Amino acid sequence: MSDSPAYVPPTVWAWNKANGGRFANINRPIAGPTHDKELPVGRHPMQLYSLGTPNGVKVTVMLEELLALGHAGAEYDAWLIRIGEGDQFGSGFVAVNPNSKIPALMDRSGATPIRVFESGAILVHLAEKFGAFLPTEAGARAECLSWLFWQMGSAPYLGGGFGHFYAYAPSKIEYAIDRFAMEVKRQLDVLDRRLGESPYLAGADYTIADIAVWPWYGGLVKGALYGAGEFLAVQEYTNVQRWADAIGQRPAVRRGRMVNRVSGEPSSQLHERHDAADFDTRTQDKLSAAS
Ligand SMILES: N[C@@H](CCC(=O)N[C@@H](CS)C(=O)NCC(=O)O)C(=O)O
Repeated sequence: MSDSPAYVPPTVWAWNKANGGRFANINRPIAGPTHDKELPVGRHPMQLYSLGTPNGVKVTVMLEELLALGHAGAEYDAWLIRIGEGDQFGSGFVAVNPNSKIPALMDRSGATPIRVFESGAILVHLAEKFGAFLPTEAGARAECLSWLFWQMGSAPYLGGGFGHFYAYAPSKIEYAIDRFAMEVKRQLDVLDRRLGESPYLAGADYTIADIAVWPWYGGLVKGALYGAGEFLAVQEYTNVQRWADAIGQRPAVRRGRMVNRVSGEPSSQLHERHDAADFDTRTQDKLSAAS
């Protein structure tokens, strides 16, 4: 292993803003709002405040899947939260998610608005509300929730661990990359073995477990995360590849991926979604052509 400069931690950690690397302007060791800013509210029952990252995409895919099933109550406004610019620290956003991370949902369908944060909680809330994508039979429900919570526990090793040290850290630290590459490959093997037994994670049916896991691990095996496809030899996970392709072809998934997306092909970016027609009329290529 290559040598790295010796670092001796001080007795008490102190915040050195210069050490924040790529995320120095938003990361900080304290919670709470940094500025006053109310959130906008649109006309639909569901108000989503988000960004088209893997965690955000889970919710827009779920809402699009529910709409595709005919659940009009899942109509939503998707507002853009630019986390690189610190929108997640506005007072209105913090009131919806005290953890200052996207996605955050306000369910305004009832007399009293309900806030929901953490993507897994949002998926369960919507699944229970509409009776979809969460099996009711005890065994299948347990399997679905087990894989859903597997994603919540596992993805931080992929994103915050592997992705951070492989793609974003100011220097390449062999120990850190090695540690997290090993864990991510173990996770991919867990998924590959499971998907060798059944078409979807919870069994025969597509559920919120797949909706949660696909944006992270489906993206990873398709080479869309951290430019790490070759490094992690993702083509070896053939069952995950088959599953990722099948989910990626779903029309609702294709739409959900576009919402709140701010990078990639302009035709794939729908910065805000307030109407089903927006997919045809308000993608960035169309807005640029019109202006
Ligand atoms: N466990 C959370 C993770 C959410 C999360 O990490 N969101 C990121 C974007 S993918 C974020 O908002 N980061 C902003 C920040 O850390 O300040 C969930 O599943 O909702």
